[in-house]
Amino acid sequence: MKLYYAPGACSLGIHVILEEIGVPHEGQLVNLREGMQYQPAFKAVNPASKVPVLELDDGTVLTEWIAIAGYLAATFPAAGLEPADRLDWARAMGYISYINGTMHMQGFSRIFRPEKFSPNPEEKEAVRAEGKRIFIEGFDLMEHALGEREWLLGSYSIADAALFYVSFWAEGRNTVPLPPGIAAHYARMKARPAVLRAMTQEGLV
Ligand SMILES: N[C@@H](CCC(=O)N[C@@H](CS)C(=O)NCC(=O)O)C(=O)O
Repeated sequence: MKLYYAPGACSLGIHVILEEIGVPHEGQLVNLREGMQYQPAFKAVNPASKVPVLELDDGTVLTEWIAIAGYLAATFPAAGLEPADRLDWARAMGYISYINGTMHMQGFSRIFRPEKFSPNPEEKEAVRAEGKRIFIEGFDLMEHALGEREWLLGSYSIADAALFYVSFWAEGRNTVPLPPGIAAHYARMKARPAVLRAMTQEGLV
């Protein structure tokens, strides 16, 4: 398999999942700062100009975080990364959808790329502030969802990999403070050998 990624981008969560599963994979760096995602070579792979992209060994291309994570968890059940119980599975999908669709796309994207939400430079700080509000609210909701558990669903799953990448953006990118339960979750994640491998391979530690 080949993972198209950018160091520390949301593709980091998929990288973690690949390392947890232990399936052979190679990384294909997409330099977002240099705009490689808009070059014809990458647009031929993902016309949406986004990472992560997972290319399977037969050339099949998968896009979108939630789809890729769901595919990997279902294809490699021995790794135990998706809840066996249907209701827990639906809860996992709910958390992942919220993390990806709201915290990432509505919150962090406003902080990091305010110009995508308003072309008016005078509104830049207001857009960033709204992004921070959404991002912080998301962590508060996740703190409540986690409760006293170690992992979001009780046992480790792809939902924890999703929470990890936004936690990395909060702490590693110094954007918002993590509530105590999420900070402890982030520390538990970083202590996992698979997470350390993914971070090391991306030059983040
Ligand atoms: N909905 C997509 C969003 C992916 C996404 O926003 N990726 C970012 C990196 S975290 C990206 O590739 N951005 C490049 C750009 O927008 O120019 C997914 O879940 O896979």
